[in-house]
Amino acid sequence: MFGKRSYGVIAVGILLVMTLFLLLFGSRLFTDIEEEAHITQENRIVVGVSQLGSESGWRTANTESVQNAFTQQNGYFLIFHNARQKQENQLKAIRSFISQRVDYIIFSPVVETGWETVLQEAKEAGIPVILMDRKVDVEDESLYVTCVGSDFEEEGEKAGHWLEGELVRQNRSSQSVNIVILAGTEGSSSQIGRSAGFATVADRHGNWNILEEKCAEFTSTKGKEVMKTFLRRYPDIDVVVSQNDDMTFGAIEAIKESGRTVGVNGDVMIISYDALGDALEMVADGTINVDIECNPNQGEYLLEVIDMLEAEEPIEKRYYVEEDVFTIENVTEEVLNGRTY
Ligand code: GYE
Repeated sequence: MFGKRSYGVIAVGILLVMTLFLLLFGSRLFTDIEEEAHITQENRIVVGVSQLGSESGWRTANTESVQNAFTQQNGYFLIFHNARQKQENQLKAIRSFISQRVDYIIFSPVVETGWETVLQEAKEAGIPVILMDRKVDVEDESLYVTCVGSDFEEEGEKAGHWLEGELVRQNRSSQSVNIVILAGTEGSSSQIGRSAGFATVADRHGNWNILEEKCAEFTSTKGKEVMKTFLRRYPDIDVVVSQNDDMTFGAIEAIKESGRTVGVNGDVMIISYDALGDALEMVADGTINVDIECNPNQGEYLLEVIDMLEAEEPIEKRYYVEEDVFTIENVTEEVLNGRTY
C-alpha cells in the first residue's frame, strides 16, 4: 500500500513527535527529580553535636547513642565533633556549627564555666542549643533551651545512702571509717554533683573521715596513678569512692598490686559510678560493692526533645534519664545480658 518514500515520511514524523515530546516534558521531568532531591536534603534537620571527648566507656556508649539517633532514616544530617577533653576545641566546634547555620546545636560541656560568649553567639544566630549529659553555669538561662542528662547530685547521695546502710549491716556504724575519693574532671557537672551529693550524706556522720579527694580525670590510667598515691599516703583505707568505672578499674589494679583485697569480702569497699557491663560483672562477682548507674543512652531523649521543638510544643528546662543502683543483690543474668555497653 505504501511506497518506500511514505515509510521515510512516517519515520521522520515519529522522530519529530518524539523530539517535541522530550523538549516539552523532558526538562520538566529532570527539574522535578532535581527539586525532589533538593527538598529531601532540605527536609533533613541538621544537628551539630560537640562531644567532649572519648575518655571512658560511658562516653563511647553516649556517642553511639547519639549517632544511632540522628540518622538519615530518622530525618537528620549529623555533624559530629569530638573535642578530646579540651574546652577550646568545643568552642571552635560550636562556632563552626554556627557559621554552617545548623538547625540545632547539642553539646556536652567538658566543664561548667566559660560558655557565655559562645552561647550568646548561637542565640544571636537563632540556633537553639541543647545541653547533653553535663550542664553549664550561666546566669542567663535563656542561652540554652534545655538539658538532657543525669541528676549527679542525686547519684552522689545514692552512694552515701548505700554506705550508710552497709555500715549498719556490718555493725560498723559507730566506728571510724576512712574514705578516699577519686574525682572526675575538675569542674565538670558529674564531678561537682557527685562530690556534693556524697558530701551531704557524709556530713551527717562524724565517724566518716574523708582523707582526700583527688582528680583522676575519669580515666583508668589516672585512676590507677592516683590510687597508688593514696595507698602510699594512707595505710588504712576502708572505702574508695570512684566517680566512674574506668577510674575504678585502674584503682582496683593498684589496690591488688599493693597486696590488699577489694569488694564484698575484701579489705577495701569499692563504690563506683556508671555501671558499664564490665563493671556489673565485677559487682556480680563481689569485686565492686556497689555501682551507681549513670545512663548514657540519651539519643532517644534528644530526639524527643527536638520533635517537641519542631512541633513548637512547650518543653521543660531539664530532662533526667532513668537510673538504678546495682549491688550483688540485684545484678541478675537479665541485667548483665541486657547491657550493650
Ligand atoms: O560518668 C564518666 C564520663 O559526665 C556522666 O563522664 C558523665 C561522666 C561519666 O567520662 O564516665
